Amino acid sequence: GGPASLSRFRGALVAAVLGDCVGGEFEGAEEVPMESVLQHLSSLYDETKGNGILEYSDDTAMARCVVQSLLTRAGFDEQDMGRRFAKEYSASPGRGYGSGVIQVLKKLSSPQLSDVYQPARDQFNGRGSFGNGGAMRAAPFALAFPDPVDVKRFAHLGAMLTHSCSLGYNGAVLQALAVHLSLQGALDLPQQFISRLITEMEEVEGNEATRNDARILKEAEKPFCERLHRVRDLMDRSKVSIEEVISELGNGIAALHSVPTAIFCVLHCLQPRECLPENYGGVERTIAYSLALGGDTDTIACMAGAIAGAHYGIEAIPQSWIKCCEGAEDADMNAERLHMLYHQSSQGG
Ligand code: F2R
Ligand code: MG
Ligand code: MG
Repeated sequence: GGPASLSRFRGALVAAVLGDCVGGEFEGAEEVPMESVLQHLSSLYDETKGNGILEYSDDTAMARCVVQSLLTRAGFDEQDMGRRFAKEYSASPGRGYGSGVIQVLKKLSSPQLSDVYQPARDQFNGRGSFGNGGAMRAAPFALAFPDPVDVKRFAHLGAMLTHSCSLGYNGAVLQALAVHLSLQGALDLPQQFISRLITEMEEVEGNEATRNDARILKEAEKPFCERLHRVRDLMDRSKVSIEEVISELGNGIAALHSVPTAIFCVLHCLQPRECLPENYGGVERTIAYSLALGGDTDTIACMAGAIAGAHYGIEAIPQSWIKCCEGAEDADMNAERLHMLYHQSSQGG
C-alpha cells in the first residue's frame, strides 16, 4: 500500500501482537538457537491449531488500553489512559508485568489520586523507570496522529504514566517515530530512515533531563542517538553475528537495550538472510530474528513487529499466525478504526 494505507495500519498493529504472543515462549532465555525458533514458528502454520492458542502478555494488554483510550477520547487523555491501565491490571494481573510497574498500576486505581503522573515519578527512589514498558505500547500513537510533533508529544506523555526516567520515555518516543516513518514508506530507503531517526532523536535528547539521567546512569550524553549510530554501523556490515548484535545493542528489559535492537532487527531483515527460510516474508523474518536474540524476546519482537508490519502491510502476515495468537483479530479491527481517526485528523477534522 501507499503511505499511511489501511494495509500498513493493520500490519503494524497485528504484527505487534504476533511478536508479543510468539515471543513469550523465549522471554528471559539467554540463548535461543535458530532451530528452536523455527520449530516454534512452524506450529503457527498449522491451520487446525487456531483460536488464539498463544496468549498475549503485558505488552499487548497495555497497547490495547492505549488504543481504546485514543479511540474513545478521539485523542490523548491521560486520566482515561491511566484508568484503563489500572483496570486492565486488576482484571488480569498475570500477564507478566515488570516487577516495578505493578506499584504504579495499583496506585493508578486510587480514586484519591490527584496527579496521574505522580506514581511513575515515585518509582525507583524518585529516579523513575527506564524499563521498556513505555516503548512496548508506543506504536498506537503513530497510528492515531499524522503529525510527527503530536506522535512525539503523546508517545512521551503516554509513557510518562508509568516511566518518568528519560531513558524510559525517550525509548517510547523513538519506537513511535520508527513506526511513524515506516507507515510513510521510509524503510524503502533504509539509510535515510536511520539518519532521520538520528536527527529526530538529537532534538528529543537535547535537554537537561536527558543529560542528567544519562550522567547518573553513566551513559553517553544522548544515549539513544549513540545506540542508533551503532545500528547504522552494524547495518553497513556485510556479516553480523547474533552475539555482536547482543553485545553492541543489548537484548534486555531496559528501553535503551531493546528499542534500538528492535529497529536493527527490522533493518537487518529487509532482505532474505541465510539463517532464515527462503519462503519467509519480511514480517516472519523480522519476528524470527528478534526471537533468536533471546532476552526480552516478546517485547523486542512486539516492537520490531510493529515497525515491520507498517512497512510490509497486512498481506505479509500469514492468516494462520493471526488465528493462533490471542488478540490479533481484535488488533486488525482496531487498526481500521485508528486509520479513520488518523485520516480525520490529517484532514483537520
Ligand atoms: N517483566 C517481564 N518479564 C519478566 C517476568 C515475566 C515472567 N515471564 C512472568 O511470567 O511473570 N516482562 C515485561 O516487563 C517489561 C516491561 O517492563 P516495564 O513495564 O518497563 O516495568 P518496570 O518494572 O518499570 O521496569 C522493568 C525492570 O527494569 C528495571 N528498572 C527499571 N528502571 C529502573 C531504575 N531506575 N533503577 C533500577 N532498575 C530499574 C527493574 O528491574 C524493573 O523491574 C517487558 O519486557 C514486558 O514484557
Ligand atoms: Mg511481556
Ligand atoms: Mg518482555
